[in-house]
Amino acid sequence: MTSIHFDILTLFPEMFAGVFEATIIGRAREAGNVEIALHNIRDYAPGKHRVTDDTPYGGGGGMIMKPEPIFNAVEAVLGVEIPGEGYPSLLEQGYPPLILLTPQGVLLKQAVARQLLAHERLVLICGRYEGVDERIRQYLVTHEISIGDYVLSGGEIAAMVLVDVITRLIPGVLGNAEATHKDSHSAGLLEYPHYTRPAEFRGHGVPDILLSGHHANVQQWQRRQSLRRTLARRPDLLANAELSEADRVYLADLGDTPSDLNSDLSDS
Ligand code: 6GU
Repeated sequence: MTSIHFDILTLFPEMFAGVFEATIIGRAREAGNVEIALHNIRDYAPGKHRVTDDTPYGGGGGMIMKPEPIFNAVEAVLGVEIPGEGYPSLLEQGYPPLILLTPQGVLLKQAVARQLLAHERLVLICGRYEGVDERIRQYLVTHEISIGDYVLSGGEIAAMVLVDVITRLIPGVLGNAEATHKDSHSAGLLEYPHYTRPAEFRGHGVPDILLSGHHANVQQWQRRQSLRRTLARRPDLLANAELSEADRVYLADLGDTPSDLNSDLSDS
């Protein structure tokens, strides 16, 4: 059985409880497909006051996370001494990746998550927005990941996103129905529209073809809806999507489809 162990270093371990107990992640933990250990960085800060941040050299305001508590926490959690040249060299010796969650990192995409799935252990370090001492980047972390082009107050929510995305990829975590659904639609296209009962709701119906019981026609309709939606909303995805010759012909016939989303949001 494939399983991944996550160590999460954070100043706010209490933020994770609900997310990691519920639904797919909770189930995956119970089944032993994932282990998640939360570590409070403050526990590794020296001194009576356990100070974890300080003002920046050179001024400029905001508080910066100090290097010592984070280096100490990694050493304790992994049971390793970080050599003079820094941790990154230990990656080649089989030590787990140390991933800093930061808006300066590589954008998280499905392909990034698939690559990380190759490791049986991952250490996630949650930065606070104002930043971490640069020596953490230079001599400790091996990867930096961002979850999108917007500003979060800290890396915690991003770490939850990363754990969720990776956990869903572990073989056996998703049930059969969920996995089949994923296979047929994660080929780089947006989802087609979904409907469930009732067949008429407040006067609004469901496309006739979905009620026809004609499986091949339904599949063709769904595929075409996915293509249409992707072209309208996320044409950038089509460059990397797995497309058949029939798909390409259909897309070419559609021509330029304007976005069907509220333009005041989608233009920004
Ligand atoms: Cl990983 N951290 C913070 N603070 N903000 C972000 C982010 C991470 N990804 C996008 N915005």
